[in-house]
Amino acid sequence: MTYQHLQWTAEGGVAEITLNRPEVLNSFNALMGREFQEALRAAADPSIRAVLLTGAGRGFCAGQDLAETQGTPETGPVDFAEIVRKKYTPIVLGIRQLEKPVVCAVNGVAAGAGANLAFCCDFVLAAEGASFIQAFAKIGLVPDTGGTFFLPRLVGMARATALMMLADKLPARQAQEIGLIHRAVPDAALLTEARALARQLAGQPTRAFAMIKQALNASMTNDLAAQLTLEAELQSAAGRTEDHAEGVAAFLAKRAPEFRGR
Ligand code: T3D
Repeated sequence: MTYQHLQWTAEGGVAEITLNRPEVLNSFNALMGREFQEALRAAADPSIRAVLLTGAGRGFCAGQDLAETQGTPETGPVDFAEIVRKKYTPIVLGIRQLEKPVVCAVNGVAAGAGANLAFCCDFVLAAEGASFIQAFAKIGLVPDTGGTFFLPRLVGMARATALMMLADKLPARQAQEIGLIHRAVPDAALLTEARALARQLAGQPTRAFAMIKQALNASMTNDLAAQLTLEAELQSAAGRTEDHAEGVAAFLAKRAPEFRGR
């Protein structure tokens, strides 16, 4: 797959997507937004069983490319709702609905939509030198890209409010301490660790992972009774997978299972 503002590689069941506008800390212009949506569609291919997302250069993603959203006297102000609906909403839904784990390797600063892009992924590993900023309030905007949905659920209302209104830089280590991300790792180990995790996930029962993701998504809004109903339905489907049969056979034979994601 060839893109102008992304790098894409696929090997051993893992698709690696690298945001690639390092000169502007991988901030999202319109083309990168479209290419990212295209890459998520490509990642739905059954040969891909896990996705790794990272950024090129010293930043992960500085959110919206601010140079692109300035209206002119001729065109008038830019409609941000249009940008959010067409660019960021499909990306967040694309990641949450992708039936495979997405590992985000935050290699540097993640600001605005770039931070919230990370928080909607299934696993966030961050380099110790990386940081997260809800930069929106600094320029008089409101968090988007799912931030107002995921942050209170990840860290509680009080911390989410402070992160959004004070918009301070949160170092990776502190982000781990408050449960915002999976793990902070030494800078030099980030890609090695993230790739190892993505490879590990790709070799696991990925049909079950798709269902776990579905159940977690639903748990954000379901009541207990609805969630229990969904668990029963998903368990029925999981119980019919080849991976379940293989898992049980391997357990009984005291050997390692060979999951195929079927
Ligand atoms: O607007 C809408 O359409 C609605 C949707 C909004 C979604 C959003 O994401 S709003 C939030 C947008 N993002 C920001 O406000 C963050 C802006 N960037 C920063 O605050 C800082 O760059 C950072 C704190 C992220 C990093 O600071 P630092 O000192 O490490 O780097 P720097 O020198 O500021 O940036 C390096 C270069 O990247 C610089 O260009 P230059 O001077 O070397 O030519 C800078 O202008 C450029 N850059 C950084 N962020 C953006 C950007 N260019 C365009 N858009 C950016 N968001």
